[in-house]
Formats: sequence, structure tokens, C-alpha cells
Amino acid sequence: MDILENIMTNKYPFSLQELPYSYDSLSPVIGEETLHFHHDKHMNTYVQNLNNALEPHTDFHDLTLENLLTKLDCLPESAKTAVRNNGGGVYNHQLYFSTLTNPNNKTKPSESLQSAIDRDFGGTDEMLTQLKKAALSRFGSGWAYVVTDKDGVLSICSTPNQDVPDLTHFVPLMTVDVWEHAYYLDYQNRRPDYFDAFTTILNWDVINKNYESR
Ligand code: MN3
Repeated sequence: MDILENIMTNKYPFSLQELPYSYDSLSPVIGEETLHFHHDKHMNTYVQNLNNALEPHTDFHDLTLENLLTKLDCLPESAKTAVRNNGGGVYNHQLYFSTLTNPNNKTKPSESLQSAIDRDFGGTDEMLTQLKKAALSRFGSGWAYVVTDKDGVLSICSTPNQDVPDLTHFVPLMTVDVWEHAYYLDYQNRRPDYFDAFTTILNWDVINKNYESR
């Protein structure tokens, strides 16, 4: 089951999805230790806290993660912040981990995605430069994304904390986690170096699918 199917079909109680590759696959760009902490500890905490927040609210047990995140205003006040933070945390990490792959697995944008990238940014390098700018200018913790609207027009956006882009209008294609836990063991404070290395492990096969699913 791919990332978007997950987000559109899974319901309470949510479970931690396994990584689609082994823990040493992203090395040396992202080390094994980082992946264990990041996936098994950090991401798992978001899953468990999301379930804890929803547990007393049985009316919301039939909603998918996407439904929950687009209907935050309908949630009871006592659950709203926890679902926003932890549901967003689950969504963002599923997207992030699903679009990475071994550095030797060479993939590239599909013809239709490449022509959108050329039209909207002037090329892949320019797109990644703009994504880097968004990732580096995010103060503190957060995320930067490439998103598409329903017409296939691409843009860059960024969110603080575990917020997600406006999912009613945009489909996020890929994202970079700029919380320090994503890169501190491998790069310490060098967020720019982490970003540059991150661009070499993108799984364009998955990003292409995300683009087609808009
Ligand atoms: Mn993270």
C-alpha cells in the first residue's frame, strides 16, 4: 500500500507503517542510527499520541488521517491541538520516509512531472534551490514541500512544527523534515549539508505517483 492510499484509507487505531527499505539503505546520506530513532521512536510517538487523543472521541474513529487533518475545526476542543500536532506528525513522516530510497537507486521525474517542473520552476535544479531556501529559512522546526494543485501546477511551501499544507487544495509530492532530529546525528547543525545530501536519495518513482494522484 502506498503513502497516499494509506493516508486516504487507514483509520483509528493508526499503526506505525514499516519503512519501505532496510535501515541501512539510505546510508551514508541518512545513517542507520538516525533512521531507528527517527522512525521507531519519534514517528512512533506521533502515532501513539494520535491514538490516545482520538480514543475517547468515538465519533471520529471512522475518519481517515486526511479527513481528520482537513476537518480539524470539527474536532472537540480537547482533541484539536493533539490531532493537529500528532496527526500532522504521522502524515508528514509517512510522506517523508516514502519518498526516499537508496542512493544507488537512480530514479527520475516522469515526462509529465518534468514538464511541470520546467514550466513552473525552469528546471529541477531551480526547484530544489527554491525548496532549499524554504527549508533553510524555516526558523526552528518544521517542513518544506513541493506541492501540486488539482490542475498540476507546482509550488513550494513550508510549515512550522507538524502542520501540513492545505490538503483541500494541494497534494504534497515530497517533503523535507528540518527538525533537528532528522539530521543531527549525521550532520549536527549543518542543515544545508543535510538538505544537499537529501536531494540525492529522492525516490522519483514515488513522487511521480503522487503527482499523478492529484
Ligand atoms: Mn521528524
